[in-house]
Amino acid sequence: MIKHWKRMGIAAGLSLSLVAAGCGADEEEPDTETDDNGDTEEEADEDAEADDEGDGEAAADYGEDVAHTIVGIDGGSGVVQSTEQALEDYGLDDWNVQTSSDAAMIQELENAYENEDPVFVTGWTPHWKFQEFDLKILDDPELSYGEAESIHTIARDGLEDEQPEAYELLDNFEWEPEDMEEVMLEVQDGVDETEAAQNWINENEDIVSEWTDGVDEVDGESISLSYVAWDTEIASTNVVAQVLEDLGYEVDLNLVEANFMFSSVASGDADASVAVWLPHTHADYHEDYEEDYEDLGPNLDEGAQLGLTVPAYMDIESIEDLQE
Ligand code: PBE
Repeated sequence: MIKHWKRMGIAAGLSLSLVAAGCGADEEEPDTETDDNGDTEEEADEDAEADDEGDGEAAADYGEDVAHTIVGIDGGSGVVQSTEQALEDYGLDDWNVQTSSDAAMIQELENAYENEDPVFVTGWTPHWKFQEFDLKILDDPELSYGEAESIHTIARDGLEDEQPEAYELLDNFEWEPEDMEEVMLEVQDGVDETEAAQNWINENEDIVSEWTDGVDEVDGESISLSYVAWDTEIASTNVVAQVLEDLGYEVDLNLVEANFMFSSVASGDADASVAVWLPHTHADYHEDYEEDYEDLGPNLDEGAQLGLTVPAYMDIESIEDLQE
């Protein structure tokens, strides 16, 4: 049985109960009909918007509409730190980032989305929100959010010698953004995290057998994985936990705040984490602790990205547009 312990902060399952707005990206249909001016419908919409607001005014209006507030997640997350950096880099002095949690941020996004209200959130991919909502990541010419990210696995010093089977499995664990999204979407649809992980494993035996190839089974040894209640990491951590269970481990899932994810593996209180985003997102934490744990390299290679995220119906393309 997977044990959950040290539940710090918000409940991981909170986002499960959310019902996604029924107007996802896949419902958008290409418009090819033209109106009296010979514009396509889309161009006509743009004309109408330009008439309403005048060029360049929309972004400034959005600032007032949202009280110059970006809806963030936990303050320890890299994406909130990057957003604070963006406010500095783009000189957006009157803006601020409101911290909450992944689940609470999604709720605010959903509320705004239902009414087609403007909203700014701290986004990242892979994430099911891009499948459920039609969203865009704003251009970031200053690279406040970094470029393509990879997600790494870290292990405590000594794991390789003391628990070589688990170490090997962790070292072999590697998948694609689409895999992670599959698990995330199922969890979002209300399937229990453990079950969603097991479903993915059942459907991807070929991938899993590459991870477990040559790894011996054990008899009830304990192993603990640290993670944060971000939807991405709930997905990956549960999948790895299930595979370890199938190898005979008793897995403790150690749900913590961001800094403890690093310090617990560095101190040896936890055995590993599969949730380290590099080179940008967790650069500071990694720099502080990397001497005291082992970086096993990417488990998701370059398929990840952070960014200031808005619904596609908003008339804004770049963070620069927020400069008044
Ligand atoms: N995230 C998900 C994390 C890393 C994984 C993007 C929210 C963060 O910003 O720290």
